[in-house]
Amino acid sequence: MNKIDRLLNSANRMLRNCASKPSSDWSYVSSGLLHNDPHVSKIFHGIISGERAALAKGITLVESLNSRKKAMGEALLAKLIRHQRDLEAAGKKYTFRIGLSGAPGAGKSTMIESLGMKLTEEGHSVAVLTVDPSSVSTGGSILGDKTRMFKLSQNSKAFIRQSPSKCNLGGVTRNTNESISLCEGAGYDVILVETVGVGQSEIAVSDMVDMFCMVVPPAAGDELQGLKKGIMEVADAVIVNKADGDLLPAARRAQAEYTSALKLMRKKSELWTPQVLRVSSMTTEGMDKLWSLMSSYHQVMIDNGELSAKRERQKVVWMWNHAHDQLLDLFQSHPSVTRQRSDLERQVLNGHLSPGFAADLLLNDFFGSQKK
Ligand SMILES: Nc1nc2c(ncn2[C@@H]2O[C@H](COP(=O)(O)OP(=O)(O)OP(=O)(O)O)[C@@H](O)[C@H]2O)c(=O)[nH]1
Ligand SMILES: [Mg+2]
Repeated sequence: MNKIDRLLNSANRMLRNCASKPSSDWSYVSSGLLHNDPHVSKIFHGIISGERAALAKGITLVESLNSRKKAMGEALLAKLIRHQRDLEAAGKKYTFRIGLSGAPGAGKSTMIESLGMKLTEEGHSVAVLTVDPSSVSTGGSILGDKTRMFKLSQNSKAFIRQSPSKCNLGGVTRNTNESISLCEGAGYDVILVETVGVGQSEIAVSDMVDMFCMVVPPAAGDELQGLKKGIMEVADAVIVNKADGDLLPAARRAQAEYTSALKLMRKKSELWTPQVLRVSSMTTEGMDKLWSLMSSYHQVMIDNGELSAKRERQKVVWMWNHAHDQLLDLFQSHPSVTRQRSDLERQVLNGHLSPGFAADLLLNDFFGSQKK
């Protein structure tokens, strides 16, 4: 038995041992990829000829928790990635993946509506994917997105897909990462990813896009103090939105303050200095400047070979993100962990055990049970 077979057997054994089924099942890996499955081929051909229904079906497959459907989704993804690579080798221009992140209500969806409409008028085709962990519990923003991107959702050159609301954060981001590839296979050349500002999801999204933008409302100086520095450090641009009407003076102030704050931060890249822009998504003022900034970033990164290098690095990050998510699922749903969980949490809370020692106990039992 080779190393991979041994690993798969052990993974499948672990899955069988789980009392409650984890959120994903990777027994599909051992069944091999279904490259020649007629259903996969049909969806593949539908997607590359631009059929929206086929794209929606493809995304549903990669989002599926059913192992056979997931296998089909992975096979489809592999075909599309190969197809895209061949096109790029034959001279097709790189797509542009842009992340727009910010606090709830900062105006991300309205900005995507405005920017997306402008881009489709200029001949681009635009896919919008939303990652919204807050909607898992509230469901609120999803409703907002549908109404806020109304024109774009009616536009034949745009495709909008919301994250499934029942996934954990890892699931949502993994699906989003894979959905980006599916949208590119379908010929969309600008992919906009909207994410609500909860640190973890923002960092995950910054690892799947070419350019990461922070969308902020006009905020007073003291609010600025509370900003998560870590997020600003990964931003390639800060966009102060709602620079209109009564909010215009506050937007000007915010722009100046973000500009000085950015100057104090370590530079992320030698090739690019993050910029702060002021726009109004409502009146569309500043959208031309925003797109011209984004395009110049894209061009600089392509010309220096940094775009392809970044995408290569991101693939490795995602391999480990996937492994991390799956292992955590497996661990947390294992009987030895679920049995001891509340007791150990209580002992950590009342100071009888240190967090590290409690974690060691759980890990010890988990790995001990795998050896039996
Ligand atoms: N004045 C003004 N209001 C805006 C602008 N952009 C968005 N808004 C308003 O801000 C509110 C929130 O806008 P959304 O686009 O839903 O914000 P969001 O960041 O997508 O929100 P979530 O998805 O809930 O995180 C809405 O009432 C918009 O009408 C703008 O440029 N100017
Ligand atoms: Mg939104």
